[in-house]
Amino acid sequence: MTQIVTVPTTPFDGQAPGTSGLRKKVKVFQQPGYAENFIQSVFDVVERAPGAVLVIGGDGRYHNRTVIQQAIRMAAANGYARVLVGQGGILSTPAASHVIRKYKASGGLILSASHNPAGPDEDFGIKYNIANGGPAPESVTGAMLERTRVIDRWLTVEAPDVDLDTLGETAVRGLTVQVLDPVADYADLMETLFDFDAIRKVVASGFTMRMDSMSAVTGPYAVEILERRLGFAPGTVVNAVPLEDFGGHHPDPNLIHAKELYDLMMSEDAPDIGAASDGDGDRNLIIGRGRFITPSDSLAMLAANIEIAPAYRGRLAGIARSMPTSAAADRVAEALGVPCFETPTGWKFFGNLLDAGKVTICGEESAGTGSDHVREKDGLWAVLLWLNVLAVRGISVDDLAREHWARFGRNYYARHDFEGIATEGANALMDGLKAQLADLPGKTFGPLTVQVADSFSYTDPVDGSVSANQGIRVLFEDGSRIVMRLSGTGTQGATLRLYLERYEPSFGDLDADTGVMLQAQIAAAEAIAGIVAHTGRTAPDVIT
Ligand code: VG1
Ligand code: CO
Repeated sequence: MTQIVTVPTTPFDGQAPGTSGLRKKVKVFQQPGYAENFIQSVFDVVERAPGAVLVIGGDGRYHNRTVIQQAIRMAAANGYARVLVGQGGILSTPAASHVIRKYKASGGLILSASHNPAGPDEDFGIKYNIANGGPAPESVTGAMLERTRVIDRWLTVEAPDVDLDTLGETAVRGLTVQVLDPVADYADLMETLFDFDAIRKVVASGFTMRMDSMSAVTGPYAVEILERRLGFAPGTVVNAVPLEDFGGHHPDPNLIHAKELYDLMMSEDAPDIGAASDGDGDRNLIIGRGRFITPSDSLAMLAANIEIAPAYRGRLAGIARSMPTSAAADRVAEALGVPCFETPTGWKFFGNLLDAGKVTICGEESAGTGSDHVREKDGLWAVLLWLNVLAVRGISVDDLAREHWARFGRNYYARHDFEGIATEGANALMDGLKAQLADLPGKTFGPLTVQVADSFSYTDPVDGSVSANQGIRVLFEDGSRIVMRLSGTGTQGATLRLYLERYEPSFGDLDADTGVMLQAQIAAAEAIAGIVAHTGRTAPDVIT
């Protein structure tokens, strides 16, 4: 009989899962009972049959191994039959999603704070994914939060730590823990989706790339797939070893944090394509020789070409994008005669659409793109789809972008982040916006006249659930828009995100500077929201 140890506890404040799980400073997670309370709250509310299988893995950041050992003992006490854990405690977020689906697990714990920095003084996170492999929907995260508020005990067993570095099975008080190769299943899946032969051929004839794994989780995946299976030269993948502090990098694949890659791609020595991924491997950055591709454009360009890849031939059912993502994908959907869905920020909102077969590809402006192959966004998947398209079409990234804009027009797009601002100021700014919504239509700001202003609310077309308050939208008569919302992934103060977009038709100026093209929208945002007054910042911390 398993000896279950019941540990009395009291609730911690603020264990609400945000956009993508519970994220806090490592120091917060190190408090006795903090992680245990949250994990027990998950186990108490999620659906699972007796003898269920649980997947556990993370992005390898500091504190990963500690929480994995805690979670294994708690899984044993909570009636799970089997835990699948990635070797070394590693599973990229998309790989975890695949493992959950492939081995019919009841769900999984993904330990990551994604693009947030790692280390003893930085961030940690825990996210629960359900049996479809996707992030728990709001009904489930809501139940978890309720549970964290009343929890009075957690269950564990007395058992030594499991050796996470050796493949194979160990028994932990009636639970079987299987340490599996974190890369193999995922790499095999990728081979079933894309035309690896076509990619190998262009690589053999001199096509080059640089992949920056930013010392985070994708290194082993990228080396296996790009260098071993596709034949790119050794060293194509840089920062390829996952480090507990990500080597001090801020693994957010954008022009600020992947600057070295950007500089290389803008130089004489640029390879044919440059790519990067984030802490947990679900985001991607694509830069061609001399050409940066915004994530919103990447979604649209991939959607327009996805049927080139073998697994997607003749089966683009629809496209989904998060609300702040540019409408470039909408134009592709319209041209191809498929529906386009607009969801709130966060991958959990794509799950129902994917499960119902309503969409095949989805994406977010924050550098996440993915498809129905898993239920997470998938950084390397997007890179491989780009490679597949370029290889088959024999075209450069820059030429593909120009061709796309010449057909669909171009959505100039930028996101301005004001990070770590005071929570009161951020809330006052959002409240001020809400109070103005009714009066804004008809008002002019420079050359712009407001047509519609609202707070975005989403009704899930599959289960009818409603998610209100998902960001403020101000749409102007010329078709341009600004969006503002507060981040749900930060761990310090508040972060204001301002999204700016302006459409230029195919006969317009397709090769202009984005900052210049968005000047009127930037000025209107300041006039409407009073960003300087509310945040004390005269300029954004990050522009992507
Ligand atoms: C951010 C992005 C959002 C993304 C989320 C999780 O959320 O804007 O698009 O889904 O991070 O991505 P927020 O609430 O901070 O804007 V990841 O790569 O952290 O799993
Ligand atoms: Co991520």
